[in-house]
Amino acid sequence: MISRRRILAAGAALAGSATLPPLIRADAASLQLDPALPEGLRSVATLETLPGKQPLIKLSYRPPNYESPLEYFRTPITPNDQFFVRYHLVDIPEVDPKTWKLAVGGEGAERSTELTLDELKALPAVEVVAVNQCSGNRRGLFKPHVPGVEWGYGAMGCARWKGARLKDVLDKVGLKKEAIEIAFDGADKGVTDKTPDFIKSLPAWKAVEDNTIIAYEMNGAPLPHLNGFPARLVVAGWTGTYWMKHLTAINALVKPLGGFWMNPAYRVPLGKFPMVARFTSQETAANTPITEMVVNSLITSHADGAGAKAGESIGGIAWDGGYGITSVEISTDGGKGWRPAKLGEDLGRFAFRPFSAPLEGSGKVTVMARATNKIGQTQTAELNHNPAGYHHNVVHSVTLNVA
Ligand SMILES: Nc1nc2c(c(=O)[nH]1)N[C@H]1C(S)=C(S)[C@@H](COP(=O)(O)O)O[C@H]1N2
Ligand SMILES: [Mo]
Repeated sequence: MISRRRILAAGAALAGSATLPPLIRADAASLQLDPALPEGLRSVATLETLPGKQPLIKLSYRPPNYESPLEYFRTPITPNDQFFVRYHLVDIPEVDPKTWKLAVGGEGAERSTELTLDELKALPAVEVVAVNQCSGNRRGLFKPHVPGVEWGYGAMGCARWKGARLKDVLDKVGLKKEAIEIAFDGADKGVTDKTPDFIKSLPAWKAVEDNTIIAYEMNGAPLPHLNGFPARLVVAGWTGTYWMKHLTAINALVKPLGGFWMNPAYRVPLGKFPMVARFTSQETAANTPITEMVVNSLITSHADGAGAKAGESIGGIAWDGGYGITSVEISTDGGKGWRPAKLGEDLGRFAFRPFSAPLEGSGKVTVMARATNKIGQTQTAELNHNPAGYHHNVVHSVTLNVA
């Protein structure tokens, strides 16, 4: 069995077809990394400017894995040029929108068809503001450390996605009663046969939900190349692994999808996390595919160690798997007492929800933030450790020098 770490390492070492132009190194002065990140990462992490992007924190170049610095999360919408980039495979072709076709069919479909981009855009257009967060966001903060891309806080972003409902596309081919999963493939590839192609599936019930869409626009513009141009899946509420970029094929399946990226990758131990959304056709006695995001929040108004004045506003963003954030509380006494923060603009239950509160205290003040969602789920005080480093939602804190 080839391990996930070996695949990532092999991908990084192989010189694939040069699809990315050389990088421009940005000013790294503002690079703020959490002291809890592994020393190795902190010493090599740099801010780099990919084509069409503001500076992002580089985790790896091949495949490209770049996260957003904390200060990009001061607004509930993440601009396209500040949005993180995550790939498993090194060969990321430029897709020509004029010749792009989406193949739809599979054993679980009555018919098969092909859609051009214009045909996709001719379907009723819907919009959803939704957080795209990598399952392994904050993996770099795990203690003990686990293998994988050692993300800090920024493997996530929230955008207004516009596209066609996946359900409307599936209606074109008709789903058979036996269809249990819908599988998705993208245009990117590994450069050797040893790297398994990135193919993912969703349970049929999730595929046909209103907020599962094939997006061709992000924040009012075509998708950036590195975020899936010309079309990607948006699975509102679920972690980024299902959000297939450069979508090329959709197949209705009558049997559960196999393959490395379904199992052993992207699995969490059964019973370890509160999970309402179940992917039962993929569950084993030991584990289950990761599904919906856990409730989380991040303080973004101030960097750890920054100076501040008493009374000024401290805040950030909160999000969950789509139940909706109902409260964020702030503590400045190490978690003994909590007071409510004010919630900001509500862009929908799948979006980042801003929060703010006046800063109290003086001298060295540690501020903690804790979000709760509509079904009563909240963040953990201690890390819920798991082998793949998923679902980190430990309460975030920053220590400020308050004058
Ligand atoms: N084609 C393709 N789609 C993909 C991936 C990939 O490697 N290839 N990675 C997935 C993962 S794990 C995540 S977290 C999101 C990241 O989306 P972004 O790069 O637009 O931020 O894309 C998903 N879609
Ligand atoms: Mo991911």
